[in-house]
Amino acid sequence: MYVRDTIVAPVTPPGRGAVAIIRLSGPDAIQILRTIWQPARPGTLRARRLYLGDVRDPATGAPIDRALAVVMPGPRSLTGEDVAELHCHGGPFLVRRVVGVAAACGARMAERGEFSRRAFLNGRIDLTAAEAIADLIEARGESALAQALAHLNGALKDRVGTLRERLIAIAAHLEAEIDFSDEDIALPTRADIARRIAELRQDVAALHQSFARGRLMRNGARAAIIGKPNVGKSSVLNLLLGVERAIVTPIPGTTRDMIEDTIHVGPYPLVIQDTAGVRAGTDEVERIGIERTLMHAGEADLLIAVFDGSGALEPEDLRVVELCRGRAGVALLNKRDLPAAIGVTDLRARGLTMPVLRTSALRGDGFDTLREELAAAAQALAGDGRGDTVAISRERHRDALARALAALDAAHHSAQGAMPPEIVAVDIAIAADALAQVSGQVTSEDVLDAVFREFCIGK
Ligand SMILES: Nc1nc2c(ncn2[C@@H]2O[C@H](COP(=O)(O)OP(=O)(O)OP(=O)(O)O)[C@@H](O)[C@H]2O)c(=O)[nH]1
Ligand SMILES: [Mg+2]
Repeated sequence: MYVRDTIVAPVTPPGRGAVAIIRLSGPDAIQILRTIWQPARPGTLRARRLYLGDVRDPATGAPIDRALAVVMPGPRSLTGEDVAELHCHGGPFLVRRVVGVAAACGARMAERGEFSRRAFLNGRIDLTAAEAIADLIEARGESALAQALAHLNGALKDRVGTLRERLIAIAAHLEAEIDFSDEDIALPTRADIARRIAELRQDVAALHQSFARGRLMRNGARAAIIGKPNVGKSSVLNLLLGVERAIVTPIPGTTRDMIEDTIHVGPYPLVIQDTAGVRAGTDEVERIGIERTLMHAGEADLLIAVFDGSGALEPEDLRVVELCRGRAGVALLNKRDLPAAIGVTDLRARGLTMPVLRTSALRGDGFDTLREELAAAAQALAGDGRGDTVAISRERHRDALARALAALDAAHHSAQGAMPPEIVAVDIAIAADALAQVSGQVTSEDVLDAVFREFCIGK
């Protein structure tokens, strides 16, 4: 439950740094600040200005730090409440001490995401903006940053808001039909209503389908390097990363544990995973490694299938071809610096459909093309609408839109079937409610708990 008490927390990460910021929010925020901090020059504190002063323990008068302070009275503040901040020196002991004296004056330690939650509850931000703040902090690449910023600025809220307004307009026409059905005024025909519902459904479906693209922008794509032992998988990983991340030896079965790291090709981060070579496991550790390979291969968005071009195809290679069936990615005929024993046609004859590149992980040949292929494959995963930064990226959004779609289907069906307007109106209301859940106009404590749990303390 939301209690209007005063909360306190460090908003900068724990550890040593030049500055640590401690934030207070709530009815007593400013009074608590004035109790534990006195300005170097006495006088009133103007809003949103920094003042230099001293932090002291009010119980003993002992000095704690020399710090800057700022007050931001509500409702025009981050949380909508009175907010006060101390910009102290960034020492962990010091920070604990300052938070401790604030607590002794009646402030309560903030929970994860509690500042943002208050901002939401006080109408300062909607739920998509709150989520965007979390995404902004987590962003690992350009696309994630662009998406988070767009959503922070209300792009997703507006997109959903427009859809909802169109729904409400349809609902208004249905209401008119209910209220004035006996009177002789021009109302949209039932076919009209059905057509408008169908159009709206299409736009809601497009947003629902943007989930894959949104996830890609937020989390990047996963590419698993697979192949039989000793074909050069770890060498490929190291070359793509530009560092010797994985151990490379001439001994088949070198890699047992999955190793992953992120590269940037095109706008999306690409998490590359090196895996244990696929073969009939010789020992327990390797067997487990291979099981994991199969699991990671199954979960990856893209596969990089490596074959040794200097040797004949073996049953393990055919197993790899099998794993590639119907999957996106790229195949490598590696070790092209050695005399070729097989060519692209041999792989095609076994049913491999992915693009095939001839590479040498020893010399780096073909790797520029590989990066281009990977960028193109990641782009293709984004589907239609690439470049549009409005895309849903959370299951919460997807589920709400799915509920809206189901209700629109029902409404369309009723409208076409000449059902009474009341029946159509019920489903339209359900759809509008589902859309309102995206931005949090309609929400529950459980949903809020789930959203704000993602946040760190002090956010
Ligand atoms: N000549 C040549 N040797 C290569 C090439 N790529 C990798 N190798 C060598 O092949 C051996 C195996 O390379 P790795 O990268 O460890 O192969 P892997 O597929 O990860 O092997 P496992 O982890 O055992 O499954 C090493 O001796 C590499 O130096 C290549 O393009 N040309
Ligand atoms: Mg390896």
